[in-house]
Amino acid sequence: MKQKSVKVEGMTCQHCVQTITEALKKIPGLDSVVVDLDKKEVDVKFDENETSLQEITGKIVEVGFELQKN
Ligand SMILES: [Cu+2]
Repeated sequence: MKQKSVKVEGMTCQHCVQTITEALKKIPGLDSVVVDLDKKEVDVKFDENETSLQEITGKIVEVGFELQKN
């Protein structure tokens, strides 16, 4: 199980939280997702054999949010 934090732009309310949570939970191998609105962070735990951080961030973008550039 791998744990990662992703910085995400554009999350403003509980609806955004729900959209991301629902979308990510559909990914096979995604174990848990916690969205922190204040920190603009999405914490994910996933099985590396089934999915990847790339797939997860791709899904976040797909449902309408932007990844924060470092
Ligand atoms: Cu919202």
